[in-house]
This record gives sequence, structure tokens and C-alpha cells, in this order.
Amino acid sequence: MQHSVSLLSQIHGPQDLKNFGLKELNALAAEIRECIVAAVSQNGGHLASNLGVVELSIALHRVFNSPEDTIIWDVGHQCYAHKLLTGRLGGFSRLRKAGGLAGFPKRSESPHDAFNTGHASTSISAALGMLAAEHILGGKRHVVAVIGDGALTGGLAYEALSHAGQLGLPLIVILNDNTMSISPNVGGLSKYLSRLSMKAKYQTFRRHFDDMAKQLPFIGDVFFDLVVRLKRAVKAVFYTDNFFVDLGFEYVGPIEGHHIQGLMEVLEDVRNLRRPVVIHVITRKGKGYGFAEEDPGSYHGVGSFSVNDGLVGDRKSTNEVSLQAKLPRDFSQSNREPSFTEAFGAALLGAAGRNSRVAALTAAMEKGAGLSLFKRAFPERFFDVGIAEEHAVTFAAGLAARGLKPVAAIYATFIQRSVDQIIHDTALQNLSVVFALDRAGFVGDDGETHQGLFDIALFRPVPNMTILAPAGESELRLMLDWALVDNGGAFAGNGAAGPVMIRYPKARCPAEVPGFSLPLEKGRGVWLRRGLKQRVCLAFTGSLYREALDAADRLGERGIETDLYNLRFLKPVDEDYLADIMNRYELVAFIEEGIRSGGFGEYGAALARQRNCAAPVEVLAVEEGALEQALGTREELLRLNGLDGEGIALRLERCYAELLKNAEAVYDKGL
Ligand SMILES: Cc1ncc(C[n+]2csc(CCOP(=O)(O)OP(=O)(O)O)c2C)c(N)n1
Repeated sequence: MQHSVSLLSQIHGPQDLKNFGLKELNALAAEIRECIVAAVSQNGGHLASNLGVVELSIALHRVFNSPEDTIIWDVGHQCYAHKLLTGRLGGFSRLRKAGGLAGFPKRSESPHDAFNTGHASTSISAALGMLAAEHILGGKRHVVAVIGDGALTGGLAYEALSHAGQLGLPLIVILNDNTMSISPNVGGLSKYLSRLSMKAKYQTFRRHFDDMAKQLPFIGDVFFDLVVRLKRAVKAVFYTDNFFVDLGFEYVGPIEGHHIQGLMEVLEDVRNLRRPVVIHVITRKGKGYGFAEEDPGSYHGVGSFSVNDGLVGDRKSTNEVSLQAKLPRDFSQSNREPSFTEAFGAALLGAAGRNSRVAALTAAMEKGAGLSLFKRAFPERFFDVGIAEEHAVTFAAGLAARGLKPVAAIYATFIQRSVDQIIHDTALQNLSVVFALDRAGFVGDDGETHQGLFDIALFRPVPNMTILAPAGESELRLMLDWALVDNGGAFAGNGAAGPVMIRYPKARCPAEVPGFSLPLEKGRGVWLRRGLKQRVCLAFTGSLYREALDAADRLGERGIETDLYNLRFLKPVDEDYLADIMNRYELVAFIEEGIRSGGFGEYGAALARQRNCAAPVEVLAVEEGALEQALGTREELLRLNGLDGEGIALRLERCYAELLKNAEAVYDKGL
């Protein structure tokens, strides 16, 4: 798509904005919108959130002096206009591409990106920390946190607001209120914010009303007195104590978020305040692109799409998830491979139909986690808790303590913040919460903050925890049913069987093979290829089935007959069975879509040493440095980290050759 960047190309940094008049700033906003729509339509990205903050970004950069003054974008998914205003137009066409601009703020990318974000609700804490440091070091620079009404549902934001009120430093918090999280925002605070917005509408109404009433001849004054009482009554409905003021903030707003001049005036005013302030800004998500304004949820995170008709391509999208509603529940009848998310959503729906105690939870990711059908079918057993993963876990533990069967569907990357709730509130009490860890493994396009690589290492050591990794759709269903019915835990039989995690990738399910449907045996995996004269065994975590199969085929072609063992259980493990495997082969490889340190492979290798197993063990997992190059599709990231079919085959071929060489050397010596 052709679009003009005549003004944008004059912006090499925020200082260039200072030369623009209001008319040019408004024209610049239009250019920025076109530029964002063009880039996201090609590369995918967070469209609606970015379109909503164009004027706000311009006003902020016009009034403050970045990078001396600091602007922290909560979540960071709305930073595209900020990137364009801070000299990154040139790299914008490679937004979210390997080697290109990140879709989130990155300190290593620009001095204007003051703090890396990606997970929600961190901005106020980080901004307050910076301001406290500034205060101690005697500086006078401003610090601004921009946080959405969705991100404000996260507990960390409240902890920070409370601390900020205590410190009393001149922190500027901009609350970008568009009434949307990814789906419509939820919770008491969201209702409270809309009451505040009503208050603003009331004030405007009152001003117009007063002007009008006073102009009425004769009856004007009488009428005016009469309505004063009425107004007081109405006022009582809208005026409540202000939450932010009670915490120690000044509160300004709500103000119109697409009016550059109005925004600049308010920002100029608060710049000189010596106290913390919340500026409540009302914006429209998707502003300026009709399809996104109408359906901001579907254009929150979107794959490539056609600008003219808004149709999303087949790469990825939340639109794709909304297709769920049309998907058959039995995927064998469909000619389209389901994603793991869809397979999970359908499996959970089936389980909930059979068992009225099954409940589903999400932390603001209803569509992304595949729960839309569940919500529609069982609204009384569905909970969207907001962007509050810690609360989701402890709330689920509460449900489980009273005999429900909660399934908390949380992305692997976001559950990182719930470690204590999983250990303290769930596992130590052996409560039967099922955790459905979507996007476990490499995650395309969103970069390092969204990779789901730590869950195995984080949760394997947790007492009472079971961790399962399905390789396909039917195996996922089998595992979910097993977790919900009876996982053979300490209290098996009375329903309290302990926490279970089921981790699966952001990928399409591979075609079904009979092995996927074999019944689960606690602690054991399942053989997907097992020959008589095989030399090498590839034991893999479910998400890497395709890659392991491909590697086994390649090795076979190179004369190294290879078996395939789908681990299924990453915890607990039938150690005798696994040790037996490690005694039968010339080489055993553990292949894992997770970080090496503390992962399954390291555990397997340690077991082999402990039991003096015959086979050398090779661990293929993700090395720590991988996060430095975490932009690209999942396939690209697997390749980059040697976990695609050819990468695995090459590595094992070399290992095997080494083994043969050593064996020959020993043999020669012996002669
Ligand atoms: C801890 C965490 N959980 C979930 C998400 C996924 N997520 C990204 S943006 C978003 C909604 C944010 O809503 P809001 O802050 O209101 O910003 P908007 O997109 O509406 O501008 C969610 C849930 C996340 N980034 N971090």
C-alpha cells in the first residue's frame, strides 16, 4: 500500500516535533496511522492498541524530552507510534521480523525505550523505581508510565500505585482507558473507570445545561434554582471518592485522548506538579481504521491482512481464534489441522459437558486460550479474572479446595509470575488444579518476552506436580481427561489428585498417529517408532514430535536407525523404565522445547549417570543465549536453535560418528 511519509520522514527524533504546528501534528497523526496499518498488514502485530495511542504518543513526545525524560509503555504492545517518533521509520517495514525492529520496547534498540516490557502491569513499578533513583541522585528528569485499563487489572499495578502514593514523588501515570483489554475489560475497576467517564460526560452536560438555562428569558433564574437541586441528586450518583486521590495521587480527567492540543495542555500543566498524578485519558481502540474500530478484539493482535477489506491471511491472528466457533468438535471430521489451542478448547468443552464440576479460568485471554466456546456453553463455570495470573491460580486453588475441577488456561510465558501461587497455594496443598499451558515453547513474532521456555525448569522441582506434554490432538484430550478424572495422585479416587500441567505449543497439531491415543501409563511415554536393530533413541517433549520424526527419518536415510519415544510425562517419571531405555541404545537423545538448565534433558542425563546406564546421553534443548535472537516465526526459531529436523539429525549424526571414532580408537588400542 502506498502511503505518504512526508512529515514522518522529517522526524529523526522527538526534538523534530517541536518545529511542527498543530495542523502538521494532526497531519502527522494521520501519516503515522497509515504507516502502522501498512506495516502491520504485512508483518502482523498489535494493530488496534497502536492506532489508539497515536495522538497520545505525539503529545507526550512533544511535551517531554525523551530520552532524558522517560516514557514507559505498559505491556509495550502500543509502542509503534513511539518507535516512529524516535527515529525508527527506516526499520519499520521489518517490524517483528528476524533481525528487524521488535514489536515491544527494547532498551538495546533505542535509548528512547527506557524499560523492556511485554508482560502487563509493570510500568508503574518500573517508573517509580526510576523516579526514586532520580530523586536520590539529585536529577530533575520526568518519568511517565502509560498503562491501559486492561493492564490496570494486574495486581502489580496496585502495589505500585500504593507505594507511589506513599513516596509522593512526581510520578506521572497516564491511564489509557479504551474499555478494552484484548476482549472487553472486566472487573470492578473497569466499572469504576466507566463511572469516572460518566462523571466527565455529566460535567460537559452540566456546563451546556447551565449556559442554556441562563439564556432563557424570564424563567431562566427560577428554572436555574429549581434544577440545582436536581443536579445535586444526579451529582451524588456520579461523584464518589476518587480511588487515585485516596491513594495520594492528583487525578486529572477523564480527557479526550485523540485531541492533540488538549492532551498537550494537560501534559504541560502536570509537568510542573510536585506530586504523583494520574491522567485519565479516554481513547478508542483501533482509531482511524474502521475494521479495527468495529472489532478491536480481533485486531488486537493480528496476522497479515488486506488493508482494503480487513481480511486476515492464514498466517496467524486472533481472528483465527474466533473461527473456533465454527470449528467441529471432532477434528477427525475436518480437513483442517486444528491448532493445539483449538484442540484444547474442544477437549475442555467435552470434559465440561460430561462433568459439571469442571470450570475454566483465563487471565484476560479468553480467545487466545481457546475458551470462547466454553464461555458460551457454560458461562456460570467460566471466569475471566483480568490480567491477574497470580490471582487466577490461587482462585483456582480455592475452587479445587471445594471440590471443583478448575482448568486454568494460561500462556506458559505469563504463568511465570504465578510461581509462588503454584507452589504455596496449590502444590503444597496437593490441590487438583489443571494448568493448561498454551504457547509452551518457541513463540513466533513477539520476541524474548513471550517465549514459553521456562515452565519445565520452573515447575519440575515443585512437589506433587505432574507435567504432561501432548504431541497431538487426541493425546491432549486423553491427558486432559486423565488429569480431570484421576491422575493417580496421593488421594486418587476422591478427586483430589494434585496439580497437573499440560504444556503445548503455539502450533498446529500434527496429523494423528495411533500412538497418540494409547492410554496413559503414569510416568511413562509412548513409542511412536520402535525397531529391532535400532541404535539411537530420540526421546522428545510432545511439541517436537514433527521435528523428532523428521530427524529420525533423516538419520535413517543416513544409515542410523532411530527410534522415537514420546516422553508424555515430564514429571513424574518411571525411572526404572527410563533407565532401561538408556541401557538399550548406543545413543539416547533428549530433545526438549524448553530451556536446558533445569530441564528434562538435564534430569535424564543425571539419571543415566546415577544408574550407570550404558548409552551416552545427548541433551538438545534451548541454550540461555537463545533469547537474544528471539524474533522470527516458531519454525525459524527452532531452526536457529538446532531443534528442527535437520538440526537434530546433524547434531546426532556428529555425536554418533564421534562415538564410532572413540569405539574404533579403543578397539585399535586393544589390538
Ligand atoms: C502478564 C500478561 N498477561 C497477559 C498479557 C496479554 N495481553 C497483552 S495486551 C493485553 C491487554 C491489555 O489491555 P490494555 O492494557 O487495556 O491495553 P490496550 O490493548 O487496550 O490498549 C493482554 C491481556 C500480557 N501481555 N501480560
